[in-house]
Amino acid sequence: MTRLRLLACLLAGLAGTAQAEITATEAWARATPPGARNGAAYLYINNSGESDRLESVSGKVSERIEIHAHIHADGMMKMERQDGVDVANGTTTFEPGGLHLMLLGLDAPLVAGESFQLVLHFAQAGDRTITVEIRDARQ
Ligand SMILES: [Cu+2]
Repeated sequence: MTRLRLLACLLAGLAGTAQAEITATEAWARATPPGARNGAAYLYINNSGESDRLESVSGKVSERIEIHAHIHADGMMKMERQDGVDVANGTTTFEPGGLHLMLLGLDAPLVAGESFQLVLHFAQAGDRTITVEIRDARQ
């Protein structure tokens, strides 16, 4: 009995370390004015396991969703599309002026107080469906 229980513990431990533990928190998007074609969403990705990679994002809120970073080039801030983002153990921050999810070709304006869903596709951890809250643009 004791030996069996020990084996079970070992297996549980192995399974725990082999799997990337990823959660996304505080996902939000800026409310957009009527007629705006594009929006942006921000969040924290918390990884308590091994390094993983956010490969893409999908959702019904817009025609396309891209992962963007802001880079400084020739004294200007530009947005640059990323093929994916490495998410090391710890927190990866998507925030205004930094990494963000670009919502291209919005179906409708993003209205403060409403929310929508996105699916994050990770290389190791698989898919995570998240709820994105829409906040007033001035916040
Ligand atoms: Cu962008």
